[in-house]
Amino acid sequence: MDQIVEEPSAPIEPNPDAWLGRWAAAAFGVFAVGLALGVSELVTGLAGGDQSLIGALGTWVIDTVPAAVSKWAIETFGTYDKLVLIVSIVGVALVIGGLVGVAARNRFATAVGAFVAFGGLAYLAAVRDPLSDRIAAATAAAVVFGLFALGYLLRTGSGMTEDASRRAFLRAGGAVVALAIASAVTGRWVIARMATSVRRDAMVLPPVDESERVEPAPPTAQAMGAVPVVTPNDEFYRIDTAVTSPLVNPDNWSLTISGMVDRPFEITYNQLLDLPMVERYVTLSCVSNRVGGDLVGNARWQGVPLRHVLELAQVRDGATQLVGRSVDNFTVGFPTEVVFDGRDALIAVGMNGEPLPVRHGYPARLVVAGLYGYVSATKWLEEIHLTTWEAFDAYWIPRGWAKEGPIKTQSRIDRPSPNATLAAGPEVIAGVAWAPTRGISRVELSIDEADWVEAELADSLADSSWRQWSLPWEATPGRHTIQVRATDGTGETQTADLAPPRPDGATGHHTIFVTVE
Ligand SMILES: Nc1nc2c(c(=O)[nH]1)N[C@H]1C(S)=C(S)[C@@H](COP(=O)(O)O)O[C@H]1N2
Ligand SMILES: [Mo]
Repeated sequence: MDQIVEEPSAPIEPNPDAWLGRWAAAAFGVFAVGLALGVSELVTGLAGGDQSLIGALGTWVIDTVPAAVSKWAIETFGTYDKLVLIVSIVGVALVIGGLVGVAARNRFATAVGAFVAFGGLAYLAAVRDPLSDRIAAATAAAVVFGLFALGYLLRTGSGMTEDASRRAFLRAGGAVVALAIASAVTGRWVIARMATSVRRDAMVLPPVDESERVEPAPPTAQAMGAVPVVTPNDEFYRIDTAVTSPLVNPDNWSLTISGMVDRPFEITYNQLLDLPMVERYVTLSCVSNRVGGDLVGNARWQGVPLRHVLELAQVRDGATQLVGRSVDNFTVGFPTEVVFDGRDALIAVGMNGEPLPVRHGYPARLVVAGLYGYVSATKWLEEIHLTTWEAFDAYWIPRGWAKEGPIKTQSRIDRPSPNATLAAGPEVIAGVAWAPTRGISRVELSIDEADWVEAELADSLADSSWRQWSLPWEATPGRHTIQVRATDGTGETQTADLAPPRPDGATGHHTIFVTVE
């Protein structure tokens, strides 16, 4: 059997009377067309195309069918109309593949003619789609790979006993089906990635009103040795449950405001961009950040105040929880009242002057000053749902994290780095401290357990932004312990009590050890 499978030059000698032979050939034709379609997706993606052969055929069908038919389809299938269309196109192609498979048993030239003819027709229909700039390559690849697969399968399956051909059928057919699925899935992913990045790269953020703009971080705020006061986008920590970041095409995206509101509504990306925008520095922290950890960052966010959107929707009395849901169904939930208590709470579209990076929630996310990300900062936002505090627990709550997640006052030593070995002499100790929305009023250091000494604070960008601090230090030979603590804008000093991140955020003083030689 193995010899037969691997024999490349076995002639196609089908037995026209064999029942299995005919059905197997039909299946081979289906598999081959499946591979052809998968390859067309993959080639479109790899060639940087936006619209695949199947998608462009869909456009053609929509443009071609009588208006009454498309009206009927929309009424019947609702939001599934596009899916039904795509499934139908693929279905028709696979059926044609089955017929071609049967016909090709006797003369392979039939298959060549059919693939070229159908490929040509598909090309002519699809090329009218303005997005289909890579259709020629995709169609050619589809025809070539489809024919190769069909030839291979027919050769493998022909001239065998029924038993042998069934095994060959399973093995070779399975391989082609696996390839078809793999290329289609990879292709879809590459195309979506391109669609997202092409639009993101081309986009220009709408200007922010003069009065709502923030100053660029002044150089005086760069305390020596602390991390940059504004975290560059590609250095900003990333935490989410997504295996790969959802790729959202803003042309197909909308934001829904639903639940306990008098005027629920849905807006497109462009409509969101037309709403009044503000710019704010807000420090974001993950509840999982351990003392001294780096799951915290500061950015200049541009977005629409949540308050404005909630006023448009007219939140009902008793809507005590705001739930933010993402396109991949991650949820956060926080008290509705924080939107109205004067803090910065945004539907953000920009991060440090750029459209949101894909990994940080493009095209839109929530940013709420003073709340850990797991209760507030929905990336790839799709729905804002108003409900009661009791009615819903967001993603991390049943997984053992606190329902309320205010950010705790924290401070971190960035320089020297923990366990560093330093030369004796003048040194600078520097870092950041944060207590959004309360601000930082004092940072103190204790070296080798001595009395607390006040560090110098850099300018404050905002009460919701972290603040850099520094302290000159004469480093003497030996081992040293350096400990930091911050006091927030209300005068409250962070606790020394050690607590782990779970359930509601770590506490304790960041303490480092250094050796001076
Ligand atoms: N869609 C989605 N949004 C999300 C999350 C997620 O898993 N999925 N994680 C949250 C958590 S736990 C944090 S700390 C912040 C992190 O935001 P960043 O990755 O932009 O730093 O995103 C929040 N938003
Ligand atoms: Mo988080």
